[in-house]
Amino acid sequence: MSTMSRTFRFGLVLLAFQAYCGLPAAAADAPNFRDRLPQDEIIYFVLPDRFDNGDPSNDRGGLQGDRRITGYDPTSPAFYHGGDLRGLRERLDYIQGLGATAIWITPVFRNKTVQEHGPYLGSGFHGYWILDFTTVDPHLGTDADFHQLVDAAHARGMKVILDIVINHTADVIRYRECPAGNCPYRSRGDYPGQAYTPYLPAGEEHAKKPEWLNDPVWYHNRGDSTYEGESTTFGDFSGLDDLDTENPRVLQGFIEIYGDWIDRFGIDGYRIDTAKHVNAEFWQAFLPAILERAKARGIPNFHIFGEVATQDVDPALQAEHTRVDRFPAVLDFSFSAAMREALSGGGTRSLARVFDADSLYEGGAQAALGLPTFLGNHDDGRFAFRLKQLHPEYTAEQLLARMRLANAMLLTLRGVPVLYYGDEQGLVGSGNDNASRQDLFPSQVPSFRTEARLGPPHDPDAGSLDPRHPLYQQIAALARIRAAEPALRRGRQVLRADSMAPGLFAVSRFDPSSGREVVLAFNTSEQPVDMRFEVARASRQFNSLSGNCAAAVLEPASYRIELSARSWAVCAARP
Ligand SMILES: [Ca+2]
Ligand SMILES: [Ca+2]
Ligand SMILES: [Ca+2]
Repeated sequence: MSTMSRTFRFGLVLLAFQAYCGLPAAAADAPNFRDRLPQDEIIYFVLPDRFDNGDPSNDRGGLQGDRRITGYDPTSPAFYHGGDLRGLRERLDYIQGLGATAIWITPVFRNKTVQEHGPYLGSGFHGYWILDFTTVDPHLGTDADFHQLVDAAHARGMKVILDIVINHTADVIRYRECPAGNCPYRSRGDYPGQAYTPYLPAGEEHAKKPEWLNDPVWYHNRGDSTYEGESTTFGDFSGLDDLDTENPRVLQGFIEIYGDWIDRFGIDGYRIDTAKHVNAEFWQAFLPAILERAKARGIPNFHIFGEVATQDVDPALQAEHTRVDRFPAVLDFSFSAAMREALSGGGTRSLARVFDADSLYEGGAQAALGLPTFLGNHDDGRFAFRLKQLHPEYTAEQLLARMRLANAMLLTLRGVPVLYYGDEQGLVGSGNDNASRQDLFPSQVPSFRTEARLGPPHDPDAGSLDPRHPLYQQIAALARIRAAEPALRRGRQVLRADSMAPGLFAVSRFDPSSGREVVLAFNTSEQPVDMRFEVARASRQFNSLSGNCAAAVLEPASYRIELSARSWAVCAARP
């Protein structure tokens, strides 16, 4: 089928669907969502198991027995809780109302239900232990449910970005030399040939799909990564079977697998897990093939962003993966690290350094506009938790004020804002990983029910999907400003003020078509600031889009800003 007839048929189906649902006129423009650039999006990042339960009949994934069989235990943070794709679809109003234009969903593929590694016992509720790359995990629903979710999102003009894994599969392969697991890494120097003797435990010989994935010959089989040196790409991630991504068979296999999801569902992008643990040559071939596949499916702006995880401000590391691997974008971990520093009593020099390094990315500062920025995530913990960890003495009110300031920065500074689900409900959490993956539906996990939150008192039996929450309202208001102002989505950014100590951080962004300036100013300190900084000579008068903006420059090219503690202003020059 030609691309054109495929797109045309898709359009007809969409129109019929809209007519059927009686959607408002605005939704009739929905096909335009394909034209939106990555930098126009606001992404809501969600684990479906923890969002809402739309179908209690699938909570155990069709399995029977205790949690070691079904993976279901809604009282434990490490097991399935019952949330699913239908729950997500039925709450698209909530997500769109927040201002999100795209949803990034943790891997939906069928996982190994329960896995053990050392003392850890848990389920694949997070989706990163894939056994069958061709179908939806029955705990989350069916392929039809995923179809319905994508179609419902598209009908609203929203995009769906799927989280995918290539570095490894679930942990099935064992080694004769250490059958219990926790096998130390065996280097290529010490073991130039076979490092370990791999085998498949009885009953798991055909556990993976497609079938070729069951042959240990397509894996590195060198034992656990130490996350240093060659083991970064050749080692098993805590026992997860590390694929031989240097092999052309593996490359072709994954182009087929992930090309097929684009063909079948017409999704809008991929977030690629553990990107730095796969060799560059793999990405150099895989990424263009996937973009080509998307283009052929009528998806010209398919978003791909890789996870190159770091806890430091290290933009050069991130940029390297756009230049060598050719990732169109990578998650901006440096932004996240610099924001933690800036909002926890450090200065804003690191944040300035992050943006100064934008020229290092392939495509330079223009490409950096497409980097997904975020505050916290499902691995490192929520932003509010990280601040609390650094400053246990912060009161709830102080944390809330900082969270609000951080949201204002996330939604206006350069990059594609990623909202970690639940931050809009004031969730803080008590740690990283599973402790940061709380339920938004009424939780049965004791700690999730009782842990401290930001905002008004919370009734654990009421769940956490309340659009009236002050943080939800704040994010929605900021998202409206961003959506209405091209300078905040597509505009180049120029630094105006930063400092080694808490204080004023200011930038200007410029509307790419009109050249109009929008000034962003943030006070990260506990004291008011009253400062002057440079603006464009043509910018004489300003309107406030948010916060306290002086109506005019003091003199040409000099603008004065007065901000109370932890407040911000977004000031647009009048045309
Ligand atoms: Ca369910
Ligand atoms: Ca293994
Ligand atoms: Ca690897």
